[in-house]
Amino acid sequence: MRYQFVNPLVRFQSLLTDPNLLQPFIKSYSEFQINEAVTFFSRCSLTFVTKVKSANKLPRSTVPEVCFFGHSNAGKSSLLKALTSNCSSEGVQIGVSKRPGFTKYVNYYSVGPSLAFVDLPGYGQNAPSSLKHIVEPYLSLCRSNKKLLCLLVDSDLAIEASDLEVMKILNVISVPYALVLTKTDKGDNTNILRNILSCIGIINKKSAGDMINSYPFLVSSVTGEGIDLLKTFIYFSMVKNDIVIPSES
Ligand SMILES: Nc1nc2c(ncn2[C@@H]2O[C@H](COP(=O)(O)OP(=O)(O)OP(=O)(O)O)[C@@H](O)[C@H]2O)c(=O)[nH]1
Ligand SMILES: [Mg+2]
Repeated sequence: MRYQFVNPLVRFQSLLTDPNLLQPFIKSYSEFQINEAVTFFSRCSLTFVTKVKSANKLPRSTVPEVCFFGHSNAGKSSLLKALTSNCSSEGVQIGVSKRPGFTKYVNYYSVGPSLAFVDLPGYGQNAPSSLKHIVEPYLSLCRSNKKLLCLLVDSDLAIEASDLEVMKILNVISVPYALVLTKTDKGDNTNILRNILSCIGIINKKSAGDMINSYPFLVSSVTGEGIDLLKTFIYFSMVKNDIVIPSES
């Protein structure tokens, strides 16, 4: 199987005394399914729609929407950029910075005619003062379009109380979400493994509520690791509306 199709969890099996522990979570799609999703993205054009600074300006979108949330600096804007790197995107600039708190507004992008991506400001260090006033209304806005939130955690940093708090809120407001561990090219493998096991613990808990992935996604926006698997997940769950269960690989 090609490198970009392999579930990155495979790399962490050998670090465990019981390598079978991770086996049930090492799922992947078929090459055919991944190619279909990758082709979908390569045929889409990425367009910047709007940058919203206040809740009353939030657009009422009708297409399925994927938004990216997490701590400031977790890699949200970079992931949006990596997922759309094969789209045609003339002149579209996605702001990325090593300075935490760089994204200040809710940024809407259309990904072809049938999907939208939304880059949100992060919480924690240097979070914009408007965060509460803009992100909460955005998330709780009662809208008819389908929504998926990708909750990003830097794979090198422990899952924090603030991340757990956000998960609780998402459960209360019934926003479906997927856990994504970012920056797998840079993180210390022991830290990444600890976070993988925490995510699996959270996923296994009934209280995970609206979480919709059955295994944590591991991605690197620098090497592209895990990006095609996440694209495939997004494509089938949000665009095709097909429940495609990835199989153990
Ligand atoms: N090595 C590595 N660095 C990454 C990766 N993803 C993001 N970064 C770096 O992490 C920093 C923050 O990335 P952003 O994408 O701006 O993070 P963000 O979550 O949008 O941050 P805010 O907008 O400040 O909330 C930048 O210096 C990125 O280059 C990754 O996969 N690997
Ligand atoms: Mg950002």
